[in-house]
Amino acid sequence: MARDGDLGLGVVEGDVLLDGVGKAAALFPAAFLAHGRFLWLKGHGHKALALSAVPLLAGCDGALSTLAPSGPAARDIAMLWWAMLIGSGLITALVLGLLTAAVRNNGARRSERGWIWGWGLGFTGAVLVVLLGFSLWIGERMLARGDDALRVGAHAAQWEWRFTQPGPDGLPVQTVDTLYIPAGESFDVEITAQDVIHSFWVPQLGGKMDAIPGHQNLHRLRADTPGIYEGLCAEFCGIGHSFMRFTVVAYDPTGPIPDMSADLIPETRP
Ligand SMILES: [Cu+2]
Repeated sequence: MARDGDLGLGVVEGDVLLDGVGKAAALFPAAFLAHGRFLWLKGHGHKALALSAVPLLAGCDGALSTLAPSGPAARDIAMLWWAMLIGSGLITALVLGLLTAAVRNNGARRSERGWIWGWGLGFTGAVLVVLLGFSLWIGERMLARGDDALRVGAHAAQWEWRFTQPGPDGLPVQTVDTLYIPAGESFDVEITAQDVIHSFWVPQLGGKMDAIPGHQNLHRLRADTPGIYEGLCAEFCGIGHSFMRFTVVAYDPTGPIPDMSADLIPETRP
C-alpha cells in the first residue's frame, strides 16, 4: 500500500505545473505590465495593452486565487507560479527573437547541429530539469511530517464535504461543508472519499489533494491569520460537482473555539 502522501505528491505537482502553464499562457505579457516591471514601454499602444490587463488581473485576487496566498504552502505555489511565468516569458521572448532573426536571415545557411543539440535539446532539457526540481522541492515541503500537528478529517461524498475536528470541549465533532482550524498552526488533513474521486482544494492555503475512496491522503496546511477561506472540489465528480464548495474557518487559538452548532451533522442523519 502506498505511503500516506505518496499519491498526493504527484497530484499536487501535476496540478501546480498544469495550473502554472495555463495561467502563464493566459496572462503573459499583461501581468508584467500591470505589475510595473516593464514600465519603460511607452506609447498609446502599450497603454491600451496595459489597460486590457486590468480585467485579466482581476482574477489574480479574491477568495479562490492562488496568487493571494495566506499560508506557507500557498506561498510556495505562488512563488512557483511566478517563476514559471517569468521563465516562460523569457523563453517566449527568445523564440520570438530567433523567429525574427530567421526571417531576416535571407536564406543564408548556418550549422543546424548547434541549434538542435544546444537550443533544441540542451536548453529545453535544462529548463525542464530546473522546473521539475523546483516543483519536487516545493511538493516535498507540503508533505505531512509525522509530528504532533493537529489532524482533522475531510471526507468527500457526492455532493458534500464532511469534516472532523476538535469541538469546543476538545472532543471530535463532525460538520458539513465547514472546517474549523486554529490560525497560525500547521495542521494535517486526512482526506478520503466515499464514492468517486474528488479533490480537496483551498487555494489561499495550499495545493490540491485528491480524495480517493479506500485511500487516505495527508495534506499539510496552515492559515497565517484568522479568517474565512473558501474551498472547493477540484476534480469533476459528477453532475453535482459545482455544489461541492466548502468553507475553512481559521479561528484565533488564544480565544474560544467558535460555535459550530449550525454546521454539525445531526446524529439521526446516515
Ligand atoms: Cu467534484
